[in-house]
Amino acid sequence: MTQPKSINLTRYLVEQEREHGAITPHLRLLVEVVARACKRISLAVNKGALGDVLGAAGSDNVQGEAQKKLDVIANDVLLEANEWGGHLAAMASEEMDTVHPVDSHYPRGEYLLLFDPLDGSSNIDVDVTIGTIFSVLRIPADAGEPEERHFLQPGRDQVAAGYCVYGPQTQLVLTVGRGVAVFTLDREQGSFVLTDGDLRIPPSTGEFSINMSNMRHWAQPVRRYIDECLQGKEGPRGRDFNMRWVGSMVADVHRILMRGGVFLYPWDKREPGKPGKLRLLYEANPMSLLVEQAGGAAVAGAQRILDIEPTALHQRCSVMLGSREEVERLQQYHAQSA
Ligand code: P6P
Repeated sequence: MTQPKSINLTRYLVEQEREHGAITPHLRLLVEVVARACKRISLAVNKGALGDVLGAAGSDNVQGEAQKKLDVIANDVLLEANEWGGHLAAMASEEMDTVHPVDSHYPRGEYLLLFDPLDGSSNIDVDVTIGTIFSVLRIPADAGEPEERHFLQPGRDQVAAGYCVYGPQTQLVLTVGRGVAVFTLDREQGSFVLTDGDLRIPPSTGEFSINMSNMRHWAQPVRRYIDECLQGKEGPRGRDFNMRWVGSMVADVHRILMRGGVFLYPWDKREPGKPGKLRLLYEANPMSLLVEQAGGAAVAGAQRILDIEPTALHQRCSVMLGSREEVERLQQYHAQSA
């Protein structure tokens, strides 16, 4: 049998369903619908100043952050795309205060979809890489009308997670619990083509990713880790380190998935009452599942992120993830200082 020149997303998902029983028909439909929505978002992002997509939307999100026009466009595209398929019970988004049950006009399915429709919004107007992050949970069987409490599940219970990164290429990175697959958008045929069927993060790295301007606010274990990296070959690590910070989690995490590294957005004393800046349910959890499925690790200080029991839809957490050896070192430094 001649091997196909390329496997697209649909064939990959059919094989995951048929050969591995890894997904259900509804989950296959969900991923395909989200991927199609990401293609539409990518087109809007690529329009830039040529379309009415840049600048502020004139509204704030639940985080009190000014929304960009593309935040709202991306959110609306994902809501519309997922409303009618019968695969979802409800959705939740960084851009919406409360959960969004699927309109009772349509059949409801067994899944919950959470997303940050356009992560890295501060980069939109300066043409720096941004992306869409999504997470999939099952709604409890006896749930009835979908409510916020149904979304409050630990990240280890996700049935799928992924992101679409809008950079020099548009790439979809996905896990359905059997490793990580990478698809690159072929705009000529209009489909995501499999370009890596089993992405693995290198266990060690010489590259860290953190916003250094916050250094004076960090807790001691993070200070220690970064100071040791900065001491380079002459210091306790015995090697030099490089640093990258895009300011868009999708871009930084994608680089780490592709070539290794460690990403940190830790707690700091600027807002001591908040555990961190990034959101647990639709940023940290999906990225942590992808990183672990690729052989890396993801912690909030000493605790595994995927074990955090959520108490609120938009709660935040400290994030340290990437190459396993570096994350385990950070986890150890936090455990020692506890
Ligand atoms: P800072 C984007 O706004 C975001 O939520 C993440 O994508 C990114 O990693 C982080 O904030 C950047 O935060 O404080 O460096 O601007």
